[in-house]
Amino acid sequence: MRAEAKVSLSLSLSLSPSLTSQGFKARHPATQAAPVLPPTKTKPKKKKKRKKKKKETTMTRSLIPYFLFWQLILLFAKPTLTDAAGGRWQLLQKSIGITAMHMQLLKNDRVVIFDRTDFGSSNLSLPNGQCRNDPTETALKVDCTAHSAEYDVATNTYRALFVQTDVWCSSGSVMADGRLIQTGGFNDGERRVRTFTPCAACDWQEIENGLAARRWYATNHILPDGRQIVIGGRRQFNYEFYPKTGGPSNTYSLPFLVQTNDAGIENNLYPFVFLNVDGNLFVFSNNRAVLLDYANNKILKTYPEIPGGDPRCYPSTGSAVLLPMKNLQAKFVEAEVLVCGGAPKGAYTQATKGNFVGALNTCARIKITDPNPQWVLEKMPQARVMGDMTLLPNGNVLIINGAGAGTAGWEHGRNPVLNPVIYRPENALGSRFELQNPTTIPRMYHSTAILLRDGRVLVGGSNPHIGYEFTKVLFPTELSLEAFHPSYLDAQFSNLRPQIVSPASQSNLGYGQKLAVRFSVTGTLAQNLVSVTMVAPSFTTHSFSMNQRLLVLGAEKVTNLGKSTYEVRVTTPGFENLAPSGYYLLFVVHREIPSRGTWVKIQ
Ligand SMILES: [Cu+2]
Repeated sequence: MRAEAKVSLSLSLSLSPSLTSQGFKARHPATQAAPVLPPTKTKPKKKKKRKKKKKETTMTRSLIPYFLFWQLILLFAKPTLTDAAGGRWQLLQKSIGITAMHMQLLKNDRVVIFDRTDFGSSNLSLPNGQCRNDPTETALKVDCTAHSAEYDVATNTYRALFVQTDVWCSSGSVMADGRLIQTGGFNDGERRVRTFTPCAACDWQEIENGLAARRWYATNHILPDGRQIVIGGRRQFNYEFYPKTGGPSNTYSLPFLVQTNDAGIENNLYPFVFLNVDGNLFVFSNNRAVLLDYANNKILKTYPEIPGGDPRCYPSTGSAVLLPMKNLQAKFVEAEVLVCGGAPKGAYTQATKGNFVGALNTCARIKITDPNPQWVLEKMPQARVMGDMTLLPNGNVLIINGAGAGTAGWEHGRNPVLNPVIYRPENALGSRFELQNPTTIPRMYHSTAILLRDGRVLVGGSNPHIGYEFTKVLFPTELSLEAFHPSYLDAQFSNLRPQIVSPASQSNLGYGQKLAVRFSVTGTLAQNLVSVTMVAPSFTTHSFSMNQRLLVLGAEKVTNLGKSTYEVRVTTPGFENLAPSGYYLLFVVHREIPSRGTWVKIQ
């Protein structure tokens, strides 16, 4: 029996039936997908069928009914807004021509999206008959299609972007000036640095040998001094900075990435990196974490292993967030990290043999600023691997996308988890998870989710294949974009929803500055339930949102200015360790219902 069972006793957790009854056997792909979907008439019949099929282990037999099932679902699904309690789904684009493997929202409300140049042709042409002529490319030497696009949220339109080298499984982060700095990739792209400036007609600029080392599956984070750190990547047990620091090699050894490298499997890629309040970095890899003083290349603290010891990083991909940081004026600000999902030990090796082990159904939470930090396990309503965790403006965490079995990697995932879950960090242990309404589109390996300024969550991607595959596969390549509307966007709350009057968009804020935020609410305002939050938009790929950060500025005083207009006074974060300089989305939240965000720059 797995070690997790022991832990579950002390925390009154129980293993899901799927794990205990089926263990390491393959599961029918539809077992997870079906029970949550709207067409109820066909449900009972399907359930019976499914029970019988549970014993089937060959993929060939299970593929056909699975396909029919999805065809039916897609037929009945309206390509518009579907209304129900617990969030709604909206199909924004059936196809943007590429798959949203990496996404970043920029300060002009446009989202930079890209996948990889070695997929072969995409379904989006480069503009003006342009072609990429690259003799080192592994797929197409001459390629007239785009592998990056810019999505304009306001108009729901997109345009092709021209990326010159392979950006496959890369990383990035937005700098203080609002430019996206993207690093690494594969083949000719492995040492590239690419910059993208937010403007109406801007395109990628590339810097050859911008990186000191090859970076593939690395993690980036913005630093308090304005630089960016790039950590790890395949066969890279070190970190570096952008811009480069100089010195002999420009790379700094990080043995922790060797120690957490499972031979032949890895589980140490795309480490979960967060900037702690003391300016050091919390670096989580595999099943444990360290506190890294990157400036002096020193490990300051070793955190305990997550109970059970199961891996949470690529390819046993879970996800993680730095929970909302609050009481920012306190002498000691606390910081907590939440890691959710992943795959049990051995799951990757099993997946390569066609056995799809049930994913982990636990989250682990730790106060990283605690002198004696301990993980606390919590059970999710569903097991999930390759999920995304997105901080919502009201401080809740959306857990979305992913699979119920298998791991990351080509063809290694099964049982799409179609229901998102909202995690309420402020609720008591045992009452934090809230199941949301399902999508109809599986979002497996290489899918993404990011917060938009209007509070929706943009969802895209999913391509578990080595190329674009639209037919005769379990999970076709997804070129679509959807939006998940958390229930705070429901029309019934419109009279409670704040609307920000000031500060104006793109306003500059200082550190530790007194700020009066003006807003209007048409209904009755509960003055004690008003709060201001600030969110740093993330670079999201492979189930991890780099640089994602939410600061609760709270509310020092709320004043009624008349005519349904109010003023809430707050103090901005005191220093760069709490909020590195750059663009944030500022929200007024009233009774958990956020306003639309307004872009502010803290500097
Ligand atoms: Cu990948």
